[in-house]
Amino acid sequence: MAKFETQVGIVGAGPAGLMLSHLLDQHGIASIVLEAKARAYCEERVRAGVLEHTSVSMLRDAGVAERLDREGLRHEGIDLGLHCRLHRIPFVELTGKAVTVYGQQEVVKDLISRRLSDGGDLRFECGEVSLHDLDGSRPKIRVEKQGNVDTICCEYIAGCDGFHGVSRPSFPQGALTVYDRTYPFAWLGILAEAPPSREELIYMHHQRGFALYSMRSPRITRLYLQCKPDEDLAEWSDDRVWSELHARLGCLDGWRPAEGKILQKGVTGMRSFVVEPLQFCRLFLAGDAAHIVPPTGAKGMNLALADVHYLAEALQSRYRENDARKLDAYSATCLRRIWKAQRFSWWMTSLLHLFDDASPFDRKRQVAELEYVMSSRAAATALAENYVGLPLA
Ligand code: FAS
Ligand code: PHB
Repeated sequence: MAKFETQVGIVGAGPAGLMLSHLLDQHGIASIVLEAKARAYCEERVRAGVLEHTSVSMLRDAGVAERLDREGLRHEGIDLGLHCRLHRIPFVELTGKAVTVYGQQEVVKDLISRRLSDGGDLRFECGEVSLHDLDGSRPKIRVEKQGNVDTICCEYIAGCDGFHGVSRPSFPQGALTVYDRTYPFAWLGILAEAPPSREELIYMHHQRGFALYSMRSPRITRLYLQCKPDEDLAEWSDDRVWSELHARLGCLDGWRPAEGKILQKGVTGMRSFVVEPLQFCRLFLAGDAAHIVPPTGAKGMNLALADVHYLAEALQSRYRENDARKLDAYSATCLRRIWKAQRFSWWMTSLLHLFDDASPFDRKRQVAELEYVMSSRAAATALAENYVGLPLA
C-alpha cells in the first residue's frame, strides 16, 4: 500500500502518453506513466506507419527524432489507383511538405528509451487502474496488483489509454456526447518480409475492393485489403492473400507487389468515433481514448500526438504562468483539429472503398469523384494539404 505524489498522472504508454510525459519533462513538470502491458508488448505492437510533416517537426523539436531522421522513409507523394492505372499526388509540389514512413512501434521505442534515460517514471504491467476524486483538487489513481493497492495523488490526470481504456468510462454518466459511425468493412493487413518494389504508397480503388500498398523499411512491406468486418483469417492462406493483392494492386504498367514471408496478419475494424468534451474537471483525454479514425487517412497516431502537443502547452502555461486559460480551451482546441481529421478520414474512406449497398448512381459518382481528384490540381492540393498534416494552430 504505497502512496505516490506527482503533478500529472498519465494512463497509457502509447504515442500520446509517452510523448506527453516527455514534453512535460522538458518543461520541468513531473509525471508518472501507468501502462497495463509489458514494455516488450508496447514496443512490438504493429499499428500506424505514416507520420505527418507536423508530427515529424514536433518529434524533432522535442529532441526525439534522431533515429526517425536516420531510418524514416521520406515520401513526397502517394499514388491513387483506379482501373489499375495510377495517378500520383505530388505532396511537395502542391504543399511544400512531405510525410515520413516510420512505424508507430519505432516512435514508441524511441520515446520509452528517452523517458527511461531521462529518469522518467514509467510503470509497465502496472495492474488494475481506477480513477477517483476527479472533481477535487487532488484527483487520485489507484493501481491494484496482486492484492496490493498503490495510490497516486495528482494535480491532473491525462487519459491516454486508448479506445478500450478506463479513462473515458470514468466520465460521469451523461457528461459525454458520443459521435460514432462504423463502416460495413474492415482491413485485412499483413506485414511481409519483402523489400518495397516501389517508392511510395498506393491507395487502389478496385471493383474487388480497396487495397493499400505501404511499407515499413527497405526490408518490410505493409499491405491491406478491404474485407468483411467479421472476416475469418483462417480462410486466408498466404497464397490467397498474395493472389488477392496481385488482383487488386496489379497495374497496367506491369507493376506487382513483391512477395515475401508474411510475418503478421490481422483484421482491423473501421470506425469514426469522437467524444465531446475531452475534459471532465481535472481529467483530460488525448488520442484514441477520445477519438478513432478509419486508417485510410493515416491520421490515428498523428492526432494523438497533436492532442498532447496542445495539452503539454496548456499544462506548461498553467504551471509556468499560473494561467489556466489554455487548459480550459484544451477540449475546444483539439476538437477543431479532430473534426477536420475525421472529415478527411471519412472522405478518403468513402472515396476509395466499395460499399455493398451503393446504388449504380453512387458507384458512378464515386468513380467520377476519384477521376476529379486525379485530374484537378485544386482537388489534389486539398487531399495533399490534409494528408501531410494541417498546421498546429
Ligand atoms: P494507444 O492505443 O496506442 O495506447 C494506449 C495505451 O494505453 C496502450 O499501450 C494500452 O496498453 C494502455 N492501456 C489501455 N488501457 C489501460 C489501462 N486500463 N491501464 C493502463 N494502461 C492501459 N493508425 C494508422 O494511421 N494506421 C494504421 O495502420 C493503424 N493501424 C491500427 C491498428 C490497430 C489494431 C489499432 C487499434 C489502431 C491502429 N491505428 C492506425 C490507429 C493508431 O495508430 C492509434 O491512433 C494510436 O495508437 C493512438 O495512440 P494512443 O492514443 O497513444 O493510444
Ligand atoms: C500503414 O503503413 O500502416 C498505413 C499507411 C497508410 C494508411 C494506413 C496505414 O492510410
